[in-house]
Amino acid sequence: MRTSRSTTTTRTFRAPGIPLRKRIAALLTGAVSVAALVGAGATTAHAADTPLRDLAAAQGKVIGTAVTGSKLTGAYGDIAGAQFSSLTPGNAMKWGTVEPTQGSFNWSEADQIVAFAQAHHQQVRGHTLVWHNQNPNWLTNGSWTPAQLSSLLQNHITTEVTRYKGKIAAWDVVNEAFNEDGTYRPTLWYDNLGADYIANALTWAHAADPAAKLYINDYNVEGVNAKSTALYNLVKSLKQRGVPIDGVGLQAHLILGQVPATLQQNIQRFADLGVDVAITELDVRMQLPATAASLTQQKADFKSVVGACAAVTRCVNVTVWGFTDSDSWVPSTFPGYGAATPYDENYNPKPAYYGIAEALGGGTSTPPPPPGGACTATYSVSSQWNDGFTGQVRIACSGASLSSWKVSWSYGAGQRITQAWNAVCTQSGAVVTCQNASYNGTVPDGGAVTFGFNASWSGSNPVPTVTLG
Ligand code: 9MR
Repeated sequence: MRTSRSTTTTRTFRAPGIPLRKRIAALLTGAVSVAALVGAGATTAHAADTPLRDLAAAQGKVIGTAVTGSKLTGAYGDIAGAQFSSLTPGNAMKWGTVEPTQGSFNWSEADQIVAFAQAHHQQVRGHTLVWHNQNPNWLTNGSWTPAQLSSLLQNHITTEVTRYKGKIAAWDVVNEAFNEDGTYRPTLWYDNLGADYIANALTWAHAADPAAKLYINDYNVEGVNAKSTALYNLVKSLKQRGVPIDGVGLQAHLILGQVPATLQQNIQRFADLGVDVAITELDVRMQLPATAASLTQQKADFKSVVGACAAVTRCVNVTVWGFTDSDSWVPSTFPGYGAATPYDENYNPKPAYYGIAEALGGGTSTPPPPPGGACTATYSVSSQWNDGFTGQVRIACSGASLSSWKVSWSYGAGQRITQAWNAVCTQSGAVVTCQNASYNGTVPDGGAVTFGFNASWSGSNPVPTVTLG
């Protein structure tokens, strides 16, 4: 039962995602969720409604996200297009994806992402040409002489960079070349070709697209440390040798509360070498479940990373590695950790979103808690097709908490629930009642629980008023 006060208020959700004018236009063409429009119409405009890409542009910066091509429709596509001015294919341009069998290419996801970016006036960061991971088996299992390997690498770089010539703002040419102690990582490339595989890769990429900015990218190089100093020394020597190197990518896969204190200083020292800097893969992972305190800390972490970039003229781009928790590499790689991105898995902006916005000069607009504290239920439609739709209800508490919950609503136009998840739902006539599943009855102060459902509709699909309690 309830452990403290709750209200039966229905609150439409605030979804910085799609500017209102675009939401209305998209709704007229049936391309956006009803809930997004209702949310926009029901809340007053506030500063965070300015998309991140506009805030970034006003600072002379680019804000990006890694994306998965197959997801670029519906709410995911709407937010990716509206909020970000740069896209990085999360996996689509890696060698293992584009040439799974030697000589047989699959560019479909990469092409799709580039086309989406062009349609949305976005840059593309190409990722990545030379790496020790996600290479095709034919390459890693083959037995090659150094000369053969060098020629395979040159062909790969030339083929891929040429294909997207003029369409890629920046390439992560070489990825993760160093060990933590600053020595070179032993890889297929280093072991067989020596350290000059890096200079050669940059030279070949430059020959294929002289206009693209060429980066070296790595993780755990955000602060001043042995690894970032090795990278610094490499970039310095490449510059001295006249090798085409334009930028350094600091991935920034961070742990909650652990933004390096020397981040800005480190960005500045690279900039002082005469190269650009980008934060290329920002995320901040935390132990699950997220709490109000951890989400607040995460906001501060995002804000300080974006703020460090904003403070250095040559820091040109901050890219998050997935903008929604539903599209993040973290939970599968670090069991028990997640919630690493600025939007939750239902595309609601988290405090981290507002941390980014604030660092880019946007106002603080985290929705204020209701006076006295309350739990509220918010109904939204995330996608709709000719006779069905997917919806969700989010139960959020602020200044209150729940140990079990039940929500109900009455459908006004004959809609019928066909399936529900993360809740037990029944429908009797028009009235739908949903209560928590065995595992998600607890809604802590500052936390939220969301459940989803599919339903049928015909004629119209008005949003019902939801009662909590
Ligand atoms: O996000 C990528 C994930 O989907 C892949 O499974 C993973 C495989 O290694 O690579 C992830 O992206 C990585 C990026 O390409 C390079 N830096 C580390 C990223 C997270 O692993």
